[in-house]
Formats: sequence, C-alpha cells, structure tokens
Amino acid sequence: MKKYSFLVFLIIASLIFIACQKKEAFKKELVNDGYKVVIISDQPPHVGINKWKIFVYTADGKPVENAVVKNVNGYMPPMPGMPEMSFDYKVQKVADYFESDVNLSMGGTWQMTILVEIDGKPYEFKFGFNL
Ligand SMILES: [Cu+2]
Repeated sequence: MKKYSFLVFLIIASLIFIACQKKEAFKKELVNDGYKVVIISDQPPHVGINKWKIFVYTADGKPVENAVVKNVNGYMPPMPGMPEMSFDYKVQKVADYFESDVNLSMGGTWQMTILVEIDGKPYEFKFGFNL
C-alpha cells in the first residue's frame, strides 16, 4: 500500500509539473543595445497562429513604459521551388505588454524580427527557428 501511495504521489507531482510547464511553453529573451524583449507563449512555435505576448525591459529587468512594439515580421528564405516569403503581423498593446497573432503558414526556416520603438528610436530584435 505504501508503495502505491508513493506512485500516486509521483504521478500527481509530474502532472502538476507538466501543467505548469504548459502555461509558458515558449519563452524567448532577446537583447539589443541595453534593452531586452521577452516573448512568452503558451505553445511552442508551430504551423498556424502563434499567440505571442511581448514584453520590453531594460537590461536589468525594469519595464520600459514608453516602448512601443511596432511590428512582428516573419521571413522565410527561398526554398527549392518557392520564393522567399515575408509577413508583417499586427501588434496590439494589452496592459503592460503587447500581443501578436503570429501566423506561421508552413514548416521550414523562419527568421523573426521584432521592431520596437523607444523614445522615437527603432530597435530590432531577431531570432530564428525551424518548424
Ligand atoms: Cu517556404
């Protein structure tokens, strides 16, 4: 009986662990010129609509009040039999962060660029992944 209750405990503990992990399945930190952009999503990058929350911080982690996330761009380089693709995704301000529905239309190599304006100055934050 004791053996089983430990097993049950282990299963519950791992389920809780998985549930907590799922909430923030994707997190990306990008640094440029003393600023930090943090992208958080409850799903890892996948084909289809990716709901991204975008936060802008100073290097030491303070929110940048006057930062405006202007654009999210997804770029796919040319593939055999396919020209390059480039999409601009709309960004909306929500409370202290920004939100974008990033529609990744197909599998392959994606290069993402987050354009942020701070005090009228543009900053680009880039990263890439394969789907
Ligand atoms: Cu392609």
